[in-house]
Amino acid sequence: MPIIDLRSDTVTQPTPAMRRAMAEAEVGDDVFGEDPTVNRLEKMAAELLNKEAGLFVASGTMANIACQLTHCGRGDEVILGDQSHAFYYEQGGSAALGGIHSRTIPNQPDGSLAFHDIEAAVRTDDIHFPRTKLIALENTHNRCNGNPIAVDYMNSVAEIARNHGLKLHVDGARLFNAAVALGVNARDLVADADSVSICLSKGLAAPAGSVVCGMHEFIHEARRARKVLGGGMRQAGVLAAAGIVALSEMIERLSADHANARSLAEGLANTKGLSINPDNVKTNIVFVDIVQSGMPAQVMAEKLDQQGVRLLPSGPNTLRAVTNYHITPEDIGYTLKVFSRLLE
Ligand code: TLP
Repeated sequence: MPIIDLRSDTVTQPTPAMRRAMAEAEVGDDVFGEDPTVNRLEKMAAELLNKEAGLFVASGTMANIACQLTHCGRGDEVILGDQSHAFYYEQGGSAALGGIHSRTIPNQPDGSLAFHDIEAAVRTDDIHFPRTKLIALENTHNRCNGNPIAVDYMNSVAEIARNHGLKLHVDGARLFNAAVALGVNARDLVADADSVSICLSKGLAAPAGSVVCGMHEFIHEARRARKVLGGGMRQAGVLAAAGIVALSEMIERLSADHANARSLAEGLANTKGLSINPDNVKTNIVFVDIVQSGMPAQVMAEKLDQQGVRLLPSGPNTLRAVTNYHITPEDIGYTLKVFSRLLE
């Protein structure tokens, strides 16, 4: 039985080109700054995003925490969405490891933060208050249907940050999905961001790693944060080599993942017991409400799994599917068949 794994776009195997590049990678000790392949990847990512420098880190979580530790000191505050990965899924790491206070404001259904909510959350200089230092956005927004957020919006938040003397961080774990979906250059989405993290191991199919990009001075400090987090990885060029392939060969094909996600959403919308608006599916993430089926998400996920289709329960009545490099239009057809067999 074939396994169609839609739990995440992190479940992919490295491509043959990645495996070749990894086997042949020239390496050195990256803590000494001497791994030529890591250096090449960092430079390449920085150029793609039009930033001065890059820093290869182990994961998206490490990227977000290293950036927050670099922008904020103990007791400082970060304004971020209540559905953001950094707030929702990272163990409160910024508080646990950095004493950083999270000020959450509601994510709008499209993943954005309302301007008036951001403005209202910025602290005034008052002895009772923490000091606001940072605004963090996420693009695409994972928990908000993987929605891509437009250039104008990103620029407007950067302007709010600048007006208040704050920094802007963008969790761009799936920034290239956003760029491809919107038909814009990734660099234009983060033109005025002070730090950006991109993940090589989500839609781009590399086995591990993220890159943080920003100004030289910021990256110099973030490198210290990475070291204290245990992220000084020595001959990391074997991983960076796959990252270089990811950035050179795997971005344009994301449109195929988006088309597959859209056709999955359209099929699910026509399946009894399921509720989804396909128009909300603009990238590779599909959330489907299964409450009308009367089956708890965990149970439905197990039943699908028995037929070789894997989705992730993301709430008591919600399943998440994420299309990725291995998923074909035929897999989507089969997945929809399995759903209708189960529900009709
Ligand atoms: N997201 C994972 C899970 O943690 C939910 C997934 O399968 O979607 N930022 C964003 C927007 C993310 O979606 C993720 C991973 C991260 C950061 C963290 O990346 P890793 O897992 O590499 O630490």
